[in-house]
Amino acid sequence: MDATVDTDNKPSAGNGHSGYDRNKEVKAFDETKEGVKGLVDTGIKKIPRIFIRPPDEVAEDSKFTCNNNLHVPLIDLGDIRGDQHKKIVDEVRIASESWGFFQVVNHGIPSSVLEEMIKGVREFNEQDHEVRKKFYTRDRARKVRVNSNLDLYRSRAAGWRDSLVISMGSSDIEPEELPAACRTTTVEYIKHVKKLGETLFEVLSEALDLKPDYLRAMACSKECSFVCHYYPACPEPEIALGVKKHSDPSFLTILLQDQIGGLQVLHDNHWVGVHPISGGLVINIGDLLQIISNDKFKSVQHRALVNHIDPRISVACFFLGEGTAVYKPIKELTSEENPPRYRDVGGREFNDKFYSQGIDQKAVLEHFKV
Ligand SMILES: O=C(O)CCC(=O)C(=O)O
Repeated sequence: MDATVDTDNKPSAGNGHSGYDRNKEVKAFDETKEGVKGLVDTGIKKIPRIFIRPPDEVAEDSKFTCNNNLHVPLIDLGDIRGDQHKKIVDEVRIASESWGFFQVVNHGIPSSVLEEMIKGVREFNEQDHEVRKKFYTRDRARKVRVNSNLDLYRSRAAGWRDSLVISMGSSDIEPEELPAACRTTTVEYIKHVKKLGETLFEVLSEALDLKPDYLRAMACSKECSFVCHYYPACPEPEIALGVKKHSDPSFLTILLQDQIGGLQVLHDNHWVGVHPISGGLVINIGDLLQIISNDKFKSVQHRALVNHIDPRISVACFFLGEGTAVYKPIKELTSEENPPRYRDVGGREFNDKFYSQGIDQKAVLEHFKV
């Protein structure tokens, strides 16, 4: 199989519910190239069984209760270059150690840019299927592509969502490569988010007691992917998920979400909702930052619920580091009492491992533990 083509039809261990040929149904769904949105537009009242969560997974998740009294930390970045700098660094440190997640406001990206980005993703997904279909592929060599569930052929239950993926690598994307419906807004959004990413890597370096340019010098912000998710309204939201519990295979993720809600973070064995804040962005630590910080910062599992009323839109920017680089726990963060907990890992190696398994399976970073 071409390593960049994501259509490995081998069923994963335990894949499927007894009594039906799951792979056949998955393939038929994939071959429509219309994704979940295409299904919803046919007016279905029951969701196809490839989306139904297996009972053991539901039972496992029900060990964690929802807690509406807990809140993901909120950090105001407004004075990041001013008197509040140290306070902000401290807040980022505490949030990254204890939650792995925080929301930011006054981050410098105009609200109009955020709103236009959401609108562009909506328009792209709600236009004529034939336009969207042209981008539908599992060929990871295609920089701009649409598909439903990156792990469709390996997961036990498909997520109720479609995604437009923009793999930037370390170079800029040519505007003509982007879909017309969200071209201008995406170019603008990418520019702002990359800049915010640089700022956050500076703050995170300081939060690790390192020089401000430490993480940037390690190329943590070099390559990135923008993934624009569209979660259609679901006729049976209680038996499906938008995306299963997982952690991100990135250094850092910046997530824009609309006002619908559905993202939940697993914190102290509770599912905690990440409530949308107008003009805010969600930031989370990824697996690679957990590795190089030698477990000081946490890459935390999260998932997205769906609802039966409204579609939901989110845009994740994953900062992936550099494919050719080798990462390991930062020397300054290890000692005799705190030896490295991970072996060397190549950026590409990590990414390939992530793609080779279902996102709901064993956390990728576990494979690299010493
Ligand atoms: O849509 C969301 O809120 C979460 C997206 C997410 O977890 C992901 O893209 O990895």
